[in-house]
Amino acid sequence: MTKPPLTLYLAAPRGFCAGVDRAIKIVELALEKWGAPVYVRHEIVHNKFVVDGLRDKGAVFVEELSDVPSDRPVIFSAHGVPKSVPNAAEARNMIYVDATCPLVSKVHIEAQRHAEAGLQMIMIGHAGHPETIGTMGQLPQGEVLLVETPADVASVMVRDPERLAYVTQTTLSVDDTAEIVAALKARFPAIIGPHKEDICYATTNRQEAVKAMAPRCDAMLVVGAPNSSNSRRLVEVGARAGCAYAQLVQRAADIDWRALDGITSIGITAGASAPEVLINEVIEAFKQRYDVTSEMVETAQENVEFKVPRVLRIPA
Ligand code: 10G
Ligand code: SF4
Repeated sequence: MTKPPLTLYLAAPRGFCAGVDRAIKIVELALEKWGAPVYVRHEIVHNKFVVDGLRDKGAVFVEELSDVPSDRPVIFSAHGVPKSVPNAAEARNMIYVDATCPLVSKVHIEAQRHAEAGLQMIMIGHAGHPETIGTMGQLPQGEVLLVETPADVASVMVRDPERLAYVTQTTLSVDDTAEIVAALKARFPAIIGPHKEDICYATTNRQEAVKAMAPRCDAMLVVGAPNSSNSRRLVEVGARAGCAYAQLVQRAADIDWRALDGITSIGITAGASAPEVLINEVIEAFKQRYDVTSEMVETAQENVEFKVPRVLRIPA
């Protein structure tokens, strides 16, 4: 039987960012240095396949530091942690390695710097997300106000409208955030923001590539996990940029083939925590059913790399 033709657009950049790469490397090097078990507080990155792979090598994933025995090393996930977490680890004399992405740590420092200068902080982010909890947790409870929407900006109660600053989560929708920032600036003209926004290069680049790809394809799949914020943003960006069907899939088995019936083009991308092996698995699944012609939609090139902490650069 002849296969139907399909143009497969592949977004670039897609998949792993430098912060994810570094965080996974940190767990692998920690296992080499200290042996199993090495504990990881929260999923090192939001991807079940990555987490399962590291668990097989001896990593133990827990949600709270209190679940880690004091005599085993613990890694903090790439999303960052409130200050209370390393403080508690130090109080218990634990070995800990912070895998917080340096671009998230930069936001933590920003928030602290503004607070020290006497400004009240507003964070643009998603309630309950570990990065938001981590960034807000750089300052005492109640010090950072969270806004998620322009409507929140309209109702937020501040101490002094003349002495405000804002930071953002790094994985937000660039366009939605611009609207929230505009609302903040309209209500509080004196508010101070980051020199360049806190949304990171990887988030920005992946969303740009989706915007270029989405109007060209009948359907679009984002490889990523349901708890991966940046991956979910890519689905939204794709739908808004004109793709009639945009869906998140964890791997090939999740593809709803019936929903794709009749398509002649498909766009594929992946969130910053999705490994290339899963993207390839999805591409292969299309190749089995269609006569695929591939085309890359490349809107940027990336060459960012972050070093692992010094303690893991020294052999055991
Ligand atoms: O997109 P989120 O923040 O949910 O995380 P992820 O693990 O899916 O992707 C990597 C991004 C981070 C570590 C947050 S800076
Ligand atoms: Fe770092 Fe951006 Fe990746 Fe988050 S998404 S880990 S901030 S590079």
